Amino acid sequence: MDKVIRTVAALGLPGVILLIVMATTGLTGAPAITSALAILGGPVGMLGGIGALLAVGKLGELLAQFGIDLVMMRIYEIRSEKEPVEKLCQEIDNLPFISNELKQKVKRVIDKQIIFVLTGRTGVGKSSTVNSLLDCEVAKVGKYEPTTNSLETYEHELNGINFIIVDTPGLCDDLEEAGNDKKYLNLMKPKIQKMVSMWFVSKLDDTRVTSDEKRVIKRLSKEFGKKAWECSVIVFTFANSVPSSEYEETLKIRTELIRKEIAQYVGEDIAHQIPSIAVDNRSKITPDGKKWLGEFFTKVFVRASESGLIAFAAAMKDSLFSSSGEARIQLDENQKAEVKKKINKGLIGGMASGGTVVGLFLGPGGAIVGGLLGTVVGLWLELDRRNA
Ligand SMILES: Nc1nc2c(ncn2[C@@H]2O[C@H](COP(=O)(O)OP(=O)(O)OP(=O)(O)O)[C@@H](O)[C@H]2O)c(=O)[nH]1
Ligand SMILES: [Mg+2]
Repeated sequence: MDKVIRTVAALGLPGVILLIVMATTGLTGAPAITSALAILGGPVGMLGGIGALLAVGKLGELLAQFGIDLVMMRIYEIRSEKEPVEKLCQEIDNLPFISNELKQKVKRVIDKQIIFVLTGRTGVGKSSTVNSLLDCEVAKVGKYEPTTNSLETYEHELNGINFIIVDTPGLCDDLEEAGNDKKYLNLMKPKIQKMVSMWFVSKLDDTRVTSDEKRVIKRLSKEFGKKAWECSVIVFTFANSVPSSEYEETLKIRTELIRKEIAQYVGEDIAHQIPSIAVDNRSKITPDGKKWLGEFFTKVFVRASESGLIAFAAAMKDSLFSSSGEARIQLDENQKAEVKKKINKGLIGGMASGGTVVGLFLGPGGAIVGGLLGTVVGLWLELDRRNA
């Protein structure tokens, strides 16, 4: 199937219009081409040639099998190998007859950048936690001195995906100067709009929500509303600093306290959906004896905004599955099911038959090779296989 899609992709915009015409009118063959040309207002040469006519027949089959969403996503993914992403995004915005939702979805496949926002006081282990998730020194870890004292961003490439980590300790320090917070919030604004995940990081062994934590919750909520918390996770670090006999209780109470603080500004509903997770960056296990990395990844992934989901999944694939030996991040059956559900939603918008459609992508006669889609579909199939 990839060969057919490549033929259509090579036609550029006219190929996409042809696809839309076929999907929305049900036309096929020469009438579909004529109709697409009428929309394009261009010369016959644009879609001329036997190639287009042949492609139209096959394209009809693909549309029937996979639906316009997946076919369109793959066409743009292929085009993004050669054409500038910005130009393609503009083109997508101007496409006729298709929903905004589909436009967003298609843009996600070609955007190979994801933003993580970290908030929390100095020294709580923000940098260490990012490093644990991505398994490398993305962000500098400091033992004594605050190592991050402005809005700092780190970039890190993993499997062709560019992670942008935005570190914001300045907002959470008691070194408040007049106007400082406002400065931070302005710097953060564009990042918040595009973030895939936000972590509110706090030490599990702290006994209360500190005044600067309260302040950051208030500022973020007032400035960005529920958007600030939509893809957030509460991350408790230093889990092993709490005795195992008190672990479950401490985690529960600390979570409730932070949610309560957030609820004041954005309501109970939103606050109570924010999951919490305890980690310890100096150990693979938490006081309950469980490995924490799989659960941490799952919670972050399930909460991640759909805008960066495909890129995030593609970047993590090698950590989740290894063809030889143990994967770095091990998921249990429940975690796999959750990750799978989220991928379905991101790829095909939660259609009931999602699994089947994704499965078909790599099924007999229809391999998608390469690209983010191919990687994510591969991941999906791996998750499925181990579930079987
Ligand atoms: N025991 C333990 N130590 C941790 C944990 N997370 C971080 N650390 C240590 O705490 C210190 C600070 O960690 P960082 O990751 O630099 O903290 P940060 O929040 O990024 O700090 P700033 O960038 O300065 O704001 C380092 O010495 C880490 O090794 C943890 O979960 N458990
Ligand atoms: Mg740091």
